Amino acid sequence: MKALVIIDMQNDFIPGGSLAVPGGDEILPIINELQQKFELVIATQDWHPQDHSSFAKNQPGKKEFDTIILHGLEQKLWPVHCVQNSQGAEFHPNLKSKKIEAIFRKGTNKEIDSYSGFYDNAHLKSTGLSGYLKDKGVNTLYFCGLAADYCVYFSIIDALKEGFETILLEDATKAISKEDFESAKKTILHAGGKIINSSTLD
Ligand code: VGL
Ligand code: ZN
Repeated sequence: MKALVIIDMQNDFIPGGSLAVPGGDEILPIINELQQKFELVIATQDWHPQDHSSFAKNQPGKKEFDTIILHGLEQKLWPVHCVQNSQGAEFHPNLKSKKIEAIFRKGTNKEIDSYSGFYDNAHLKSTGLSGYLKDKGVNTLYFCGLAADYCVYFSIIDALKEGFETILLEDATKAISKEDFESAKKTILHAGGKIINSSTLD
């Protein structure tokens, strides 16, 4: 069985939001259409406490988009985004949500960031997503959402490690950095993932 995984279609990642991905609004109608083609649709939500260590304002002397070492891991510092229960953390109002059966939240531990919908960046804690999908008999995952070079990419790499057949819907995602997305796509293909255009789905 196949499932559609919608990554982080939240206000803060869409133009007008604090960490807007260029063109993030353009994929909303594509994702809404796509949902009709899947029996199971799930979503993830970036869900940070105010004092999250990935926010530049919580790292004295550092600026947005600087990189630091946090508990031994490289960490890019972001503008404040997707704060729990804030408007920026809500799904975009134009995202259809009737078919979304479950929402997996990530980034709740202030000490560590979590790009993937499956695990935090140090792979210390699972969100339960892999077990949920396996319990439902899902073996093939189609990914869309934001951002292509961060949360979508890291979710795909973890999905492949978890043994799912994994497909990126390239026209239903947008990247923060075009160059980072180009190298992310190469890594996805090397790791055994597929990349297709959603118009080729039946
Ligand atoms: C994301 C940066 C920081 C994402 C989340 O959803 O791609 N990017 N937090
Ligand atoms: Zn985040």
